[in-house]
Amino acid sequence: MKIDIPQRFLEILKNAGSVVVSTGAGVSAESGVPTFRGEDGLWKKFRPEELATVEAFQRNPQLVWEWYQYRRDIIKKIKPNPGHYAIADMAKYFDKFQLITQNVDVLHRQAGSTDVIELHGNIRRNKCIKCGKINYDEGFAQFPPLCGCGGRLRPDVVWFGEMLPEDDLEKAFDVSRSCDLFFSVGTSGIVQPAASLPPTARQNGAFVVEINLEPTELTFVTNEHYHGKSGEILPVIVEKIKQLRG
Ligand code: BJW
Repeated sequence: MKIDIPQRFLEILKNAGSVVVSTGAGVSAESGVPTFRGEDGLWKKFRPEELATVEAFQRNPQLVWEWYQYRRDIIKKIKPNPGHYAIADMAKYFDKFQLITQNVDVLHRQAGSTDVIELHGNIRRNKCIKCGKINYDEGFAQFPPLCGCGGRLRPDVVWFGEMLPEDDLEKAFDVSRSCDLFFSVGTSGIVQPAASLPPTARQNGAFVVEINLEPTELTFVTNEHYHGKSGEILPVIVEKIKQLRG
């Protein structure tokens, strides 16, 4: 695949000291993970208020757990795609590099990314709503599952109306404020506070690049946007980085 990389972007790729990549569901779409919005998105078939809020879990933990078990089963069978591998590779070429993801699917780690801020949690993790203990159990003795302390276990993800992990969120904003180059990849840019990271980077002087199938809420804050599949565009950009900095 060929993409046009204008002179200004080439200079930034060559000279940037600090880079942030922020990803959403689109980066995993080519691996077979459904996105949330759009024609084939999860929210077309399922109602977020019945599945992705604390109130929904309190009302019907069985239903919420069934939905997460269904998605865990999908995620267990799939593999990272060239977009995930390109991001893991990109990290090697910059003094400072931070990957931030809204995805809960752990595909970035599977692709070799080591320092990943998971803003919306991790679908493989369970958290007790009573004692807060974390575990990675899969085969539960009872369903919906309980912790050893008797409290209910829940998937350790961030639902609507919940706060994001405080330290991770603070770090995400810090690195976005101080980076030279910021990539926003495969996110509709609708969900806050993650959607505020690209404008924060731009306001603080970073060169902001969007990679998405289509224009988004964030396109207007970008310096450069590429409309296409992240699994095709990211490897081309990383190849260019290798030529310039390798
Ligand atoms: C490709 C591609 C390919 C496809 N290549 N691209 C300010 C104003 C209004 C509301 C709020 C606000 N601040 C907070 C809120 C409330 C709320 C919110 O933002 N609501 C909006 C919907 C309006 N936010 C919250 O509640 C957050 N908490 C919070 O802010 O606490 C404080 C607070 C609370 C209440 C009020 C005020 C303050 C928590 C948000 C938690 C989000 N949780 C979910 C579920 C996680 C668990 C799970 O997985 O089950 O997170 S919802 C869902 O959306 C998931 C995602 O991480 C998140 C973002 O979606 P993403 O990644 O952008 O996916 P899509 O599907 O939207 O887009 C995919 C994109 O990929 C598309 O653009 C495609 O084109 C593209 N694509 N294939 C490249 N191959």
